[in-house]
Amino acid sequence: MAQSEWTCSLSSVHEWESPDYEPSLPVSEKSNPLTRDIDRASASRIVRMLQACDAQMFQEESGATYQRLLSEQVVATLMEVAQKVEIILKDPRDSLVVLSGCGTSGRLAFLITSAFNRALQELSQRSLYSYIIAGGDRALLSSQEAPEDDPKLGMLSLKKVCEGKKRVLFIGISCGLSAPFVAGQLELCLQHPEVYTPVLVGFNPPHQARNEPIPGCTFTFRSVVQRMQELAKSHKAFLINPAVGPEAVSGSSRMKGGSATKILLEVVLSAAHAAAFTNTPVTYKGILQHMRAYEKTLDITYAQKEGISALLEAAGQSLQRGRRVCYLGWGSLATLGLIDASECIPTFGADYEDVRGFISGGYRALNNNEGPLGPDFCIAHEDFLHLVLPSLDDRDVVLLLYTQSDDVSDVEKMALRVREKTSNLHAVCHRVEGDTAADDDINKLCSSSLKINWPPPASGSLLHMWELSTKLLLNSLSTGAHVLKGKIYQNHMMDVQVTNSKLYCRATRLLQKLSGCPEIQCEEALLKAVYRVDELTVDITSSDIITHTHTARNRTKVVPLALVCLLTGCSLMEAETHLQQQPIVREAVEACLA
Ligand code: S6P
Repeated sequence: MAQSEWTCSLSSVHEWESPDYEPSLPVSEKSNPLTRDIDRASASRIVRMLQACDAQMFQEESGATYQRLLSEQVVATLMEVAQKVEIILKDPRDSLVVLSGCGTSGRLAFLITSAFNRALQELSQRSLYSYIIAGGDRALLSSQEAPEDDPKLGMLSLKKVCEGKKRVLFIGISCGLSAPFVAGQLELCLQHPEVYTPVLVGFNPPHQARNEPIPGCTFTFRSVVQRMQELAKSHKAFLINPAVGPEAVSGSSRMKGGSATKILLEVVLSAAHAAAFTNTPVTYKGILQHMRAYEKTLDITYAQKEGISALLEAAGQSLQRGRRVCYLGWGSLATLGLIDASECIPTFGADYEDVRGFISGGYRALNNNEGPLGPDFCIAHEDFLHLVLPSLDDRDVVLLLYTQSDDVSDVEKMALRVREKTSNLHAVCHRVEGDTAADDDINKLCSSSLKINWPPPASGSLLHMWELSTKLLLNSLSTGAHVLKGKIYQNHMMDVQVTNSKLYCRATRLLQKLSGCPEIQCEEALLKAVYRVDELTVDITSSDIITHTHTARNRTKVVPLALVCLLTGCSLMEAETHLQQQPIVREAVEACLA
């Protein structure tokens, strides 16, 4: 790297921490200075940018403003929560540990509870962990953004899961400290301290928690956080909220937010299990060492920069041609494929078919609460073979995701079937250093294979590291491919779906930033695009955000349309024609700005 580029990147690494940098926005919504021009970057530069963004997760505290992942206070709180879990593990009668969240946060709640219930099962202990995801299990595989706004639904679902329990450790995850669904659940915990101990995981400082009124409630997310801060002094509530820096695509908390959630909660639960079952007490040093092992996972993963760039390039080409990317996975890596694919819909306005995940063993392997979710959610490899494979050709990318512990002969069988239709077959395989897995035949069938060799970790489980590595890789791949498709403007997702209040506010802000028009005018333009009218009626202006976001569910290109109208003063119909002529949103916007 040239000296000037290095100096510049060093300063932009910390730029977001300055109090003057986008001061009205919480960290989770700020735009990352490192990715300002990600929309013009090549595949390999995109990967380098994502690596630099991810590395921000582990940066040390540099001032009083933000706690970081490795800050003393954060590690101390992790210890305390681990000890709470340890107590429950040692005497699990009438007790439960619940992890809950919306969107990605709920999906990670599912992934983590599944892994630790499996660990209990292996020790012949009964399950102790439950997950809640706003919108139910369909939200594991698809975008269900509206329930995020419903605090009552959050409370009800928590009550239901905890029926008959006398002691509940509730871990609410909201990366932006913003989801009303989670605020409602924390409120319920605060109302019933005799049963519930609340823990909040998120990535903003408390004063940046969302403070907008929640319809029908007397509390806001921030007021709940403030009460928790008070209780935290007497160790009756816990806040785990280090800053991990702005996301590479602004607000896309599925990326660092999701990764950091996985790291923090796995560290806590692993420490608790070790304390309860192998007599290894929870220590500061142990927690820190475990976190460092995750940091190493980032290094090991991004050491494969070239391979990741090649994958990203291939996936980008497929999407640009209107073709598809399919992840075929085994074990929990497949779950990460399902999760990554489902997130492309709300994040990039992608079609359900654009990026899809499939898991060996289908719902039996996924082992979700509600079991099979019907014909709209076909996830087994057999479904792939029947429904997808026949229409594939060389323009479609298929990516195999497996580890040395999976059934390699089954992987090979799938590879052979896929090769009958497309040569655009790739593989990612995790294995322990020195292992000589018999997968040479698979390599021969693939146009690229990423073999990641892992030294035994200093701390923690190798599978957890493989999962994080796969998450980083897939997030890079799907984000990068959509960037190459022209879905991102600077580092903002232009075509954001306006399906809940957080996204509605984000969309209005984005219009302000790009058009320079006042907020009120931007919100009007947004509403016109949502309702597809050139003049707003009283009916529309007197409706609440819930009605607006409900209407927006069936709309596409809402923000791009509103922006074209704002910039050119044209009618909606003219804006629609303009966008039809220039379907690459980034280029359409640039043409208007020019
Ligand atoms: C973000 C993802 C969203 C969020 C969800 C919850 O990339 O698309 O679905 O996970 O909005 O956000 P939070 O801040 O409450 O964790």
